[in-house]
Amino acid sequence: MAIEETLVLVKPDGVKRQLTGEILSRIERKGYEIVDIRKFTPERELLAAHYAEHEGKPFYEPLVEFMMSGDVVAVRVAGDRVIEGFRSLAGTTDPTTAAPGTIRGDLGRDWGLKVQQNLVHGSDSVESAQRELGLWFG
Ligand code: DAT
Ligand code: MG
Repeated sequence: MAIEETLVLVKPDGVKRQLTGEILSRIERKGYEIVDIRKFTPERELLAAHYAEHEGKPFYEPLVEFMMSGDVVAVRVAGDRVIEGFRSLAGTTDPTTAAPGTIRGDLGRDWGLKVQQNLVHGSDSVESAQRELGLWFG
């Protein structure tokens, strides 16, 4: 057993499309625990820290603008190997090619949406999870 915690974000597209419950349900059905949850519209400073690794990339500014466009649901999720497990539940980054059965593959494409509008974020390593949970839950 390797009990971990990860940061899951339901992005503004997921919140606006009222998919928060569907996404949380998939997390719980997998056996993971929702430890803490907050809903708010993040400010640029938080997003700049969260997405620091992507600064300078062409999609960085549109990504930050999109994430500031409405409420996000931030979730602290615990479970055995949950970091890798949630990434598997979420599917690959681009919803068009994400596998069926995943959050992004099943739900993540709607007319006119861009790649950054892919419903969820999940931390990608133990170090990222610690850093990101500190940012979003302090
Ligand atoms: P992931 O969210 O799968 O961990 P990432 O960390 O590489 O993906 O990128 C962070 C977010 O940035 C991603 O969820 C959507 C957006 N993004 C990544 N690559 C992109 C691209 N080529 N074009 C537009 N948006 C992109
Ligand atoms: Mg990432």
